[in-house]
Amino acid sequence: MNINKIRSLLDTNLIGNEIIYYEQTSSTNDTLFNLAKNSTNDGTVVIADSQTKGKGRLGRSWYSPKGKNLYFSFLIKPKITISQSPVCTFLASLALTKTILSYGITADVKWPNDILINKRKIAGVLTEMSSTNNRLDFIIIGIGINLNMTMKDIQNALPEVSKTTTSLMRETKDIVDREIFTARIINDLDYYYEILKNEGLNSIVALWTSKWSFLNREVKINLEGKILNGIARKVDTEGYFYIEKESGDLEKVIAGDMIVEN
Ligand code: BT5
Repeated sequence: MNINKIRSLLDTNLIGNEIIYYEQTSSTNDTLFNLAKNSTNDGTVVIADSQTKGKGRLGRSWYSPKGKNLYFSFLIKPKITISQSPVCTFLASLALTKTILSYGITADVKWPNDILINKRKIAGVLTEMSSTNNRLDFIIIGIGINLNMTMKDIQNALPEVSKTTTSLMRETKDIVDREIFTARIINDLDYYYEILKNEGLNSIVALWTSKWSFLNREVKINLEGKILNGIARKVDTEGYFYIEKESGDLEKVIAGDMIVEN
């Protein structure tokens, strides 16, 4: 990727002030985490053309072939508590929906970390943090988005989820310029980071909720194999999801996967 082209298209206060590029790395989250141990500036971005150990949540992997998609991570030091760090996933999801909208496509956010187009996953976010003595040092947010994978690529690499996976090229029917997409998403991340700094977590949660088409709808959540049915009622400033059960009680969920039926 041409990083100078990306730099020339940036219009940000913080995110992307420093960009480090690798043709290949294990995982941009891990690479940035290691760099951050020896001090890394707020807003630093690590981009890789391919990853050998791209990570999803809960020990899952993220398929990261070269020359096709976008895999990157960025570091921020927001003034929030450890327990509020999951809200950074919402911030990244908001930026993704804004960037995707610039291609004329409305994307959906799915709790906790997916971006969907017509019920198919196009991107995922992985937020990790470092803390000392119960204080947050920094947060690393990793984003993987399928840009130019063809349906054939998806079927070959991800057969078990190919019916629920998509790429931006599949949706727009056009090859996506990866540098332009990357600059737009960094600009949009910076935009929402300013909102977090100036208005606080409640604004991010409210904006995320406004994009959440599952709100007040019947949903199914997989909690380590146990299926919970109910109505999606809200998310809070610690990233918890509240599902209203048949009994009328609200159950608070932190880690799980919402099941989307096509
Ligand atoms: C995620 O996990 O969706 C978070 C993915 C974050 C990846 C980025 S890439 C840059 C940065 N560096 C990293 O190492 N990670 C981050 P999760 O919700 O657990 O979803 C993972 C599941 O999505 C997998 O089990 C597959 O079913 C599916 N999956 C894997 N690769 C995919 C891909 N390329 N596109 C769509 N789905 C994929």
